[in-house]
Amino acid sequence: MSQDVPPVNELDLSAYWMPFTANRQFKANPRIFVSAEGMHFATADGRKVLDGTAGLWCVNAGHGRREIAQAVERQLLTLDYSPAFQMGHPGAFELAARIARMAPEGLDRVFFGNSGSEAVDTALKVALAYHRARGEGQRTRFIGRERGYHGVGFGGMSVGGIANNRRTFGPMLPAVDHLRHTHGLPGNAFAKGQPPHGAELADDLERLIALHGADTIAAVIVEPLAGSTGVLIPPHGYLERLRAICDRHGLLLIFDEVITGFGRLGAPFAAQHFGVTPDLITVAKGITNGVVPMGAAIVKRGIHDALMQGPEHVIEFFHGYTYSGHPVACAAGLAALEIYARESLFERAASLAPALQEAVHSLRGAPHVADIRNLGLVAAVELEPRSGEPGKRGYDVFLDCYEHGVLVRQTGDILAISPPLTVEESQIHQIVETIANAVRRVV
Ligand code: PXG
Repeated sequence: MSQDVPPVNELDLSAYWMPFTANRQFKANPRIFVSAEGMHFATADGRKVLDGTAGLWCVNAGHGRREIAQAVERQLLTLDYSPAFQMGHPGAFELAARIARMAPEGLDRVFFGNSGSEAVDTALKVALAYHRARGEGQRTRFIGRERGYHGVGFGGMSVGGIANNRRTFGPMLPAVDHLRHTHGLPGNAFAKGQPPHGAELADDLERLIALHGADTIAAVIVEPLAGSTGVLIPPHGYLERLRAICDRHGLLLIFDEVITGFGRLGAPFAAQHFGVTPDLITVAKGITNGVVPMGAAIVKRGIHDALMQGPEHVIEFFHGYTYSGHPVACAAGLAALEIYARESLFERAASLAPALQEAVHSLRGAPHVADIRNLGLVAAVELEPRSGEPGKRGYDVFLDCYEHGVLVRQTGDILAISPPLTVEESQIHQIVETIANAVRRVV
């Protein structure tokens, strides 16, 4: 740690208002990481904690990657910042080109921001601008989905469907509706991979189109696999059906791949894993291995080209951030993509998926386990809530795992597992055994 920071036991914890954290509880009993290497964090009290969550679904190549650190240092000493508007630097063009090569056929224009939330706002704005450029400016409505998470900007929050993230913050975007989520259908519990039932829930979109009129709707946004809400895996045929309905009615389909992008399902993007091609993809997190903030909207060329109109000296799309395509983020991104390719980490994720599936489903029958689901290198264990205390059992199990050296992610009574793609099979077993012991210890 830098010499400017006092030892952990002398830190004043009061000024830092922590995001998505129970601040008072945390500060009474803080959990502080001081370093990370490979698959492990180290805590202030000198314990090693196995990273079962790739940080927050972002550190796909594991921690402490020298190549990324060196690329960042080189970049800082060469060109630390370059104005994002009306000026360029090589790294942004190169990173965009490489992302375009990895993306599904046809999606080869990349707009950079700094987070998933900004990527989502960018994608929504591209959708509005595109329809307007084509003379369909009345298409201003968005369709999201219940339990969807698209970040915390007003756009992403509006199309998102997690009640706690919405209820405090007023009316939001005026013209948004939501599909039902696909979770909890009879016959789907304990499904391995994609659950069998529920493709017909995509027909909700037809219902909303009938209600609002297709010509008022700009785009549909979904996570192909919903992560943050507790790992909801799309039923067989569901995404294909959404795609077909969007095509029938001229709606753009946005896949929010902030979690699934960069290998989580064993392919560069979930779109490729599922064989369903959206019109836009939003990414963040793994784009830089999580080490420098960055997000992006990847856009079909035809959508981009529709906006390249008007006098050539006039800005075509009035949108962007001071740090769009930041040189340091681009350097980190290029180094991260290099590692993903050199170490074949996406293929590694695919080859480890069966081991994760087998390990996690061994928890079936353990105390309070209500459902288990998995796809690629992501899995979830859903616990029965304690009566009158939703989320408390999940939190207690999360804490027990942490105290026994494994970091999992807890959302209510759901535990999510999404390790770096560098995870060893033995570490998958350690994660699952730690959860098994925790659910037995925690009543
Ligand atoms: N879309 C999706 C699908 C996400 O998962 C965002 C957008 C927003 O990204 P930013 O970079 O603005 O946070 C996300 C973020 C979790 C968890 O484990 C998930 C996210 C962030 C923090 C925690 O629940 N996803």
